[in-house]
Amino acid sequence: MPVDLNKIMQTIRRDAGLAETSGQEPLIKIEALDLERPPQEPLIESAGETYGRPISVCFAGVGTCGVNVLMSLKAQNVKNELVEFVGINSDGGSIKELEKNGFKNNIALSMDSHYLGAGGDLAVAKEMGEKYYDQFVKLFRNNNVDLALIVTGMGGGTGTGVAPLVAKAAKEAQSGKPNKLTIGVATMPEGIEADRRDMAMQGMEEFKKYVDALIVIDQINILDVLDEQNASIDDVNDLIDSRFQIVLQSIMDTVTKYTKRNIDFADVCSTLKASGDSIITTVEASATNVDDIKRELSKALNDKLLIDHSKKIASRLMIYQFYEQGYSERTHYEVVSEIQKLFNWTKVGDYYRCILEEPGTVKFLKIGSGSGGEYKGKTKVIVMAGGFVDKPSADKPTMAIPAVAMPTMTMPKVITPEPLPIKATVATKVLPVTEPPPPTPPQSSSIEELLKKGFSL
Ligand SMILES: Nc1nc2c(ncn2[C@@H]2O[C@H](COP(=O)(O)OP(=O)(O)OP(=O)(O)O)[C@@H](O)[C@H]2O)c(=O)[nH]1
Ligand SMILES: [Mg+2]
Repeated sequence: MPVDLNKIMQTIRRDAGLAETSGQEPLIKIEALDLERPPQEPLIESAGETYGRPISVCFAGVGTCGVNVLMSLKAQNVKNELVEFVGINSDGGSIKELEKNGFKNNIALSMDSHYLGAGGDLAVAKEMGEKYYDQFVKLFRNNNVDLALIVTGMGGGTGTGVAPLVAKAAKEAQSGKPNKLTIGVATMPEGIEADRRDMAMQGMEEFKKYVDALIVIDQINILDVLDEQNASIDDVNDLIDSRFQIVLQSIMDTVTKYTKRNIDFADVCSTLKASGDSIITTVEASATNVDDIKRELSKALNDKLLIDHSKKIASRLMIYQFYEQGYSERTHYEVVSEIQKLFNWTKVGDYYRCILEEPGTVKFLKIGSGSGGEYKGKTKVIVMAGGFVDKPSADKPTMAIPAVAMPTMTMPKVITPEPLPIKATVATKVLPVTEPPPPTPPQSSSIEELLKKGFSL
């Protein structure tokens, strides 16, 4: 039965001795509520969506390098309807090129209505960035951007001077709202551009002030990573582009795939919020040879183009593993342990723990996993790490942490498929790793089987 709230208000007024308002407009206009209306469908949080709406991602390429990255992603057909690609540059030619390639939402920067670039002049670039600052804020605010990914090459004028201001604007638009993230991805110049590195470093420091997480791709080691004799300039460009692509793909795979042990955007925020220097990567390998998987993990996480974290502990870690049904729980255990070891966690009993010298650092660990037919015979591992802190010095005793022993369970043997050739997304030099004595996890069994038996990690 519908309820007329205006009638109720009149009754209240009359009973309270207030003047009759009959014939007048009611003081409060309230639409009659229909209490018999069936309850609305609840909003469901599903993969890639925030509550009731899709997640909004803005991938902003700043300066000529940033714009080139956008165009190369387009050429590789990297598209995702959740991602808005935006080019921001002072070089009118590159904006025209973007438009020709179907990028509609660009911001062309100019000091004096000539779109001729900043010519490597940091002061000019900063001035331009300030001039367009409000437009940057609008870009992120009007699109209610949840994840701002700002990519650039440090060392020139525009990227170095403007990218930090774009990041500042993204943070301003996101300020006070939960589950928002700004990630910066920036290259440092190659050795042959050594004279640009000081200015690039200045830009990087400024950029770091505003982004939650910063992924540095340092091109100084490019010749160590490539086949020095045979690599072409195109190979260099492709390699660096692939690094930008891995970051974007790793995040999008994490937030758009829904799995049983799901990892959502809030978990990505918990891993990367105010996390400083960070690593985001994906490794793919054969699912059956654990040593191959470990080798690929070591290559990817010790990638010479990324930050050197050999003397650092990652206090925030997110590991998301995808596999074919029947994947071994023992392999899962070994993969997670290997990653924790590579980020300098301490082995206590059978498991690795994040033990820090200074208390008070925010620690976070999220392990997710899910299966799918597309992972036949292989495993894919997405790793995000941040909040790096120095490893405790060897002479200081570490806190005593009670060891947790791995339960012993007898599980039926799982028949695993033949190994596939390894396909790693990242290939770099392998660093030597000191192995602790092997743990004694349960016999080979699948995650599904363990879950059925009520086992939880
Ligand atoms: N990998 C890669 N690096 C690039 C590319 N273009 C530029 N870079 C790197 O990015 C740095 C900055 O160069 P640009 O992006 O051309 O400079 P800009 O930000 O446009 O600055 P101005 O042209 O001075 O306004 C260079 O020193 C290179 O190290 C590219 O297409 N691929
Ligand atoms: Mg330029």
